[in-house]
Amino acid sequence: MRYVVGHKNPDTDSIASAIVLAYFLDCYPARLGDINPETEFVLRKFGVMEPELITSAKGKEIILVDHSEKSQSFDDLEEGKLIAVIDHHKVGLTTTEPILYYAKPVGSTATVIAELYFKDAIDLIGGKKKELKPDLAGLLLSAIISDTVLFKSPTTTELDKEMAKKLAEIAGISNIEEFGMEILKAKSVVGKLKPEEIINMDFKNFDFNGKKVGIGQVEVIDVSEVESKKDEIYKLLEEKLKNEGYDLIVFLITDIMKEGSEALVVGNKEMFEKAFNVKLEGNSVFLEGVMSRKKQVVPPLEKAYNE
Ligand SMILES: [Mn+2]
Repeated sequence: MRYVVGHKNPDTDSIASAIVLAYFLDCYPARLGDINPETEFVLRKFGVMEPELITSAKGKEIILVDHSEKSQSFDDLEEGKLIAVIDHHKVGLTTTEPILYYAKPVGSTATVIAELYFKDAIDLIGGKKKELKPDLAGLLLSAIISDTVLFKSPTTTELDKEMAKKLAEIAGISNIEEFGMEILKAKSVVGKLKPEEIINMDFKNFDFNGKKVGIGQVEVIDVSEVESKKDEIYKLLEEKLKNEGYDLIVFLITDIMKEGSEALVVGNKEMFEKAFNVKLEGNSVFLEGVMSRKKQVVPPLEKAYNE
């Protein structure tokens, strides 16, 4: 059996890309974890079922979307047969056999898939030429909006905006801004979540020069939603660091309106300060203009670890 699957702690891009790519490749979409409230909202809005939860790659053919880091994938990835990666992140794995690898430095994996579709090139990645239905176009549009934080993130490219427009037409969404705010607000149910749920909503593991580093992120329109939970979040991060062998954990509370992130830092604080050339005020610091983990947080940290 062949599965298309995104990363652990799946976000809307991972889920939407898996569903749409599986449709074109005639195989099964899957997920490696629980659906977050934003994705739940999007799936309900377009009437699409959530993909099957799978936990092992054993005996399966695997197509990865939206990541290529081993630490973000199946624990037993090597037990399966990896046949392709479709992504928009840095290359994070090596393989022993040739695979199909297609990635582009754009705002979302959904953008990559949409471009292939609109250029009538989906067959280049092994897909069948089929029509993109309104519900699936809506999923891809939502994924672009989510990953680019409604085109505010510095990861946003012209291609993201262009694809969003075309997808909105098919999906029958006349006002992208308005629809985008709806999605971002759905993400903002964080106010109702428990601290551990907030931490796990979007948490990714990295291996920097042999050290385990965790970077979590929560995006809010209204910071007061998490303000009262910050102390508890910090305590849980300290426990996580100890229990799961991290060298460093950074948790970003991204303020969409202020266009910056407060970073809560646990563990190797010197490394964090070196990477960002900042001084922590206690356990945290506000990073002006920092909204993208991928583009603005991972690269300086990785660089600092490698120096
Ligand atoms: Mn993505």
